[in-house]
Amino acid sequence: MNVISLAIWTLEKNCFIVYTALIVCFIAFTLFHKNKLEVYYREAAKKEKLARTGTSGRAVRDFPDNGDDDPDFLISAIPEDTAQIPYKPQKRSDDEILRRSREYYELMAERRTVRSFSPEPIPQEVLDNLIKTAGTSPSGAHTEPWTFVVVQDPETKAAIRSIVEEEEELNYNKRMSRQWVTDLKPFATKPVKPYLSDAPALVLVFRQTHSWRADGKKRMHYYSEISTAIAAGILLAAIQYCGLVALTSTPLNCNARLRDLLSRPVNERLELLLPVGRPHEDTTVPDLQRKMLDDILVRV
Ligand code: IYR
Repeated sequence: MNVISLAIWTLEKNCFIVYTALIVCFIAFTLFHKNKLEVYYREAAKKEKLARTGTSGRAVRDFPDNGDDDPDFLISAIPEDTAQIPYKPQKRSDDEILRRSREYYELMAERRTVRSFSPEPIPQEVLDNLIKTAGTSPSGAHTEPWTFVVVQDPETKAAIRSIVEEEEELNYNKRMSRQWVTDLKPFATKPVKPYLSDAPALVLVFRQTHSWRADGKKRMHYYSEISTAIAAGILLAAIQYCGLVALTSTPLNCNARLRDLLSRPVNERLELLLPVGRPHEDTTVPDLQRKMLDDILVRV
């Protein structure tokens, strides 16, 4: 009797035990995999539901809710029942609007960035009015996400200059691309910045990324970048209107050091540093042309 015949003979002899064992194995195998399959399908369904609805059971948002908030008990940052009041600015005729648009264009077309300043001081009220004007800017959900630090103190100006010059030395030599440095050649910019001590006032424009409500809750600042940029634009227009000049500078890598120097909180980011004053009598500006209307305007 060979091995195969012996095996068949043994199986036949014990066929009841063998079939029972096979059936038990089959049932165990099916049950085990049924459980695993159920777990798999349950997880997949959970994942799909999460993707659709989020943890709170509400639709997932591009700007997610704060997980700590109860969505049914949210209180708006400014009172929800803020009254609507009549708004009746002075009515002007078409002629007057046309004249004013021309005059304002002429005025703004004269604006130039200057890099050398007369140290003549600016009356305090002028500076206050300039900042008040910048503060009229529109902002996302009226969050007013800006802080303007006006520095007139000579020692603080010197400290600012020292920080900016130190960083600019690195910027020009190590951080900025050589193409960037080359593109700046017509503007004769350099790491040394006498205007930071010469200009009678330095206006540092900080953007608040967020703030806090009276109840201690974090207040979201929507569109803080564009809101602060608009405020800066209005500030530059006001500087031009009152007959002063500014240098629109964006000191690279100076944010943390200047913020600390001026004791500003970490939710504020330095966006612009504007020396403001009267131009030095020997000031020159590059002879630049602005784009023509047809190059910047698309009429639809
Ligand atoms: N922040 C540097 C470099 C600089 C960059 C640009 I873009 C300018 O338009 C001008 C300067 C500086 O102030 O020298």
